[in-house]
Order: sequence, then structure tokens, then C-alpha cells
Amino acid sequence: MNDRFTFIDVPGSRLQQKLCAVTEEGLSKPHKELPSRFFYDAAGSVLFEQICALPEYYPTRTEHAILARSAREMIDSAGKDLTLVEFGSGSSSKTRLLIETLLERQPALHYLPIDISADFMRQSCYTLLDDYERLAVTGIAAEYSDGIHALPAPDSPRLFLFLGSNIGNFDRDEAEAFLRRIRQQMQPEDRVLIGIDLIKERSILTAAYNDHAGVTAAFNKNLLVRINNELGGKFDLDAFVHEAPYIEAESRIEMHLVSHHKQSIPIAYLEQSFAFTAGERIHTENSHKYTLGSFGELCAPACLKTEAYWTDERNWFAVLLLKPIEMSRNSSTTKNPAAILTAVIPTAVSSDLAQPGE
Ligand code: AVI
Repeated sequence: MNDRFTFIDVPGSRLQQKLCAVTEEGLSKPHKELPSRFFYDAAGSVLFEQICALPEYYPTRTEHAILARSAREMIDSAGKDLTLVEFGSGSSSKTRLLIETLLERQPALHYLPIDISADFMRQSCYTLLDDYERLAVTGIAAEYSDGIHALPAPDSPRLFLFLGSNIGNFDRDEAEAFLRRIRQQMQPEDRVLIGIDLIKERSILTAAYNDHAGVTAAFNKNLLVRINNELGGKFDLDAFVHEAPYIEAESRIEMHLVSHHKQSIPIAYLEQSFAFTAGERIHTENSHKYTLGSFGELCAPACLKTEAYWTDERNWFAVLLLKPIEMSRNSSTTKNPAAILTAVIPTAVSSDLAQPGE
């Protein structure tokens, strides 16, 4: 199996130092915050897998159904003899649908997952290699932005996958910058397949992030567990409450950890304590929801255009195929918002693409 597996650990991308620095910075702010990318150590990745299986958490199931129904159409639209690059691969379960479709069409496939959770990704890679003989895997253990630069030079057209509405966890500027970074790496024949969570009724959104079993709360508190384990923190998990409201003005779910009472938390590694008033919150995650139009506005400055998209029958989730447009068109679209919309929402998306399964 080894000759089919390469592992690239990007130096500095996953250092404990980073958790140390972001904790000190984030807990020193007037509005305390911790970045959501630190949810995903081995325990956090397992919790996230559990979230994906929750009855309330519709995104994974819905996206999976869209992929199951339309994988062939997606791959046919994306090009020939493709290499698959995936950001935030997790357990790669949805990717299997695409891998299988690709292996039906081409003799071999090179798959390059990029994930911050090194051990979890390595394990997923081994399982994939066991299951698919004609697959070669290059696992890249890194944050997305570091991972992009660690990619080997392409020898065939690439399909970049960014599934699960992972992009929704970026703020607008970060999302735009990330799309721009991918675009800068793209050849004209490369494509991006991206999953986005669509705006819908508030009660459905909030239920997905406030599950009855408390798995999302445990996932949120995993940040405190990590600070306790890795930085010698003394967070009492029962003294913080998970909250996840939908903020309509921002079209996003926000996750917070709210201090139950006034308390001071020492963190040995930082040689300092952090004071919390009763009700004071740590903002831990944003999960943005989009319309096809608002997402198009995000893509246009990065010179990416929607070539096709697929949704479910309730329009809860969408998978979009993005193609690069010439950089020179950027200046005209960014100056003219109306041009952005016409540039990125395909006026000619056929209804059979928009309504998978017909
Ligand atoms: C990974 N990401 C797209 C998830 C989301 O829905 O924003 C993370 C998550 N947070 C709470 N539940 C799931």
C-alpha cells in the first residue's frame, strides 16, 4: 500500500504554538473569541462526525443526497482524467461517491486531501487505499492556506473539492481571500466543486446547531478541553453554556460559550489568568448561510463563475461547480455589483441541473 501513499506534513502548520498564540490573543480581546479551526483535533473530529449523523443536522445528509444523485453529472461537467484535491476532507465519506464515479471513468485516480487533523486524515487515507486499488493518495496535513502551497505541480486537470459548507465558517473577507488563493492555483481546465448551506427557516437552522443529544455543545466545549489538555488551562466545562443563535442580519449561525458566573481561569502555559463576568461569552464559530446570489457575489472578485449547480428538492443545500474566469474581467465586475450577479449566476443553468433527479 505504501507506494500509493504519500504524506506531507507542512512544517509549522499545526504547531501547538498556534493554539497558544490564538488563545492568548482571543481571550485578551474585549469580546473574547477563539477560532473554530481549533475544534478539529482527534476528539473534535470524532465529535464532528457524530454531529453529521444527528437527526437535526441536515447539511451532511442533504449534500450527500445531492452528490449521490448527481455525482456522474458533476464529474462529466468537471472534465476528463481528473486529479481530486479536497480541502477539509474529514472522513472523506462524501468524497467516496466522487472517487467511485471517477474510477468508473478513468483507469486511476490521484486524490490529495488537505486537513488540519493529521491523525484522523491519515486513518481515512488508509481506509480509502484499502478500498480502492486504483487510487493513489497524497495526504497533506496543514491548514487550508498552507496546504494550497504544498500541492505538487499538476499533471492533469484538477477538481478542487470544498464540501460540507466549510466555506461558511470563514468570514466574508476570509472566504473571498480563500477562493482567490484557489483561483490563483487554477489552470483554465481546473474546476472547484463547492457545497454551500442555503438560507432557510430559522427553526431548522437553530435546531441543527442546538441538538437534543448535546453533541454540538460538546464539540464547542472541545476548545476548552484542548486548552486544558495542551496549555494547562483550568476551565470547568460545566461553568460554560453552549449557545448557537441564528443572526439574520449576518445570515449566520454564531456559536458561543457563555460563562455561567463570574470566574477567573488560569492557563499555566500562558502564565496568566483570564477573567470572565457572569454571562460573558467566547465567540467560537460563524456558520454562514447563503443564497445562490449572495454566494455568487463572493465568487466574482475571486474570478470564479458558477458553471452549474445542483440542489435538493427543498432548496436547503447547493453544490456548485465553479470555473475560473480571466483575471482581467475582475476589475470590471468588482466595480459593478450588477455585473457581478450576471457574471456568476449562470443564466443558462438548465433546469435538469437545478433539479437533480429529474
Ligand atoms: C464544518 N462546518 C461546516 C460545520 C458547520 O455547520 O458550520 C461545523 C459545525 N459547527 C457546529 N456544527 C457543525
